[in-house]
Amino acid sequence: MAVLYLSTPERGAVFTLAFAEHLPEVPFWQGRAEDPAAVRYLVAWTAPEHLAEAYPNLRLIFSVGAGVDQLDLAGLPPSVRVVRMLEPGLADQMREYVTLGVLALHRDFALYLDRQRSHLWQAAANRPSAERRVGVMGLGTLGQAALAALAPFGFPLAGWSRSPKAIPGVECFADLDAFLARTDILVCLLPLTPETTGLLDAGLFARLPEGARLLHAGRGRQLDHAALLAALDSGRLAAAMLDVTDPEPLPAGHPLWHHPRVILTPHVACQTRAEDAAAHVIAGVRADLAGAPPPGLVDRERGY
Ligand code: NDP
Ligand code: OXD
Repeated sequence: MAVLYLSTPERGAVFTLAFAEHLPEVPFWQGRAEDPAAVRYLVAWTAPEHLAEAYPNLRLIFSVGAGVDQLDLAGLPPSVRVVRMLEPGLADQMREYVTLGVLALHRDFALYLDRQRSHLWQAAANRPSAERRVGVMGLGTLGQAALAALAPFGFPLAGWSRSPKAIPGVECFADLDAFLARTDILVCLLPLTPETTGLLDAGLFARLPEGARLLHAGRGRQLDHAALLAALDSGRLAAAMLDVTDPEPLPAGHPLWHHPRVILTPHVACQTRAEDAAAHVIAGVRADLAGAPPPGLVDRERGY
């Protein structure tokens, strides 16, 4: 029984050391399986083709990212389960990114960057945080971490998820319309599934208050980019900050590159730290060997 690692070599070197130190009884192969039939665990971003034939005894795929939408969950052999990346650094970084983005949108940062480029020294009116309602779509590991980070600023906070939640200091919604109607800064931290693909569209923007703002750090395919541009140009949305787009990067000349009320970051909200990622995979292999579910096990039916 062995682990096959098929991701970046630099991180692989860290994994090799971690496995040698903490799980020496399980062979760890980087890049190529010495014995494909012995591969029980795969660490990768995407699954290789013809998985069932290549690794007939595979049990678990560990995604090197928190998202698992890059894997064709429905097409995997039924005996193979998927584990998403759950390492504490991801939530720490998302706390920072969402705080940065919400404050930037709250304090009109895109507007002032644009005015600086035009050498225009001109103020807009500040609005108190108590009058700027923030709503987070997705109340999982990252959504809840982001909301906790926002708590000290005094924004009225809300969240929306599939299943009901009770989070102190956060108004939790299952009804999307009611959630959108009270949201001035919308933060998207949803996984990409068939239900969330294209969710951020003109119809959704129309249900937000006029002049609302969007912070998107989920997945690019959740956003209708043309609808966003139309909403910004009509004033329905006042500004947007995007960490994810479709495609990534955007093509040269795409209007989002230079829109005056858009801030773009190149999918950097979170970056997995190799040491912590290796510890998460080792914990998952240990759990599986002990007959327990590994932390971060994905529900294949649900898609996340
Ligand atoms: P989790 O699985 O912990 O949480 C997902 C949340 O989304 C849950 O609250 C879930 O609801 C909710 N949800 C899923 N589908 C729906 C739906 N159809 N309607 C309403 N709510 C829904 O995921 P994480 O918090 O760990 O990560 C979220 C996503 O963030 C990742 O999948 C990835 O796409 C993105 N990400 C982006 C990064 C970046 O750098 N930009 C970095 C890491 C992740 P419920 O609680 O009811 O299950
Ligand atoms: C992830 C990401 O899914 O970086 O980890 O987006």
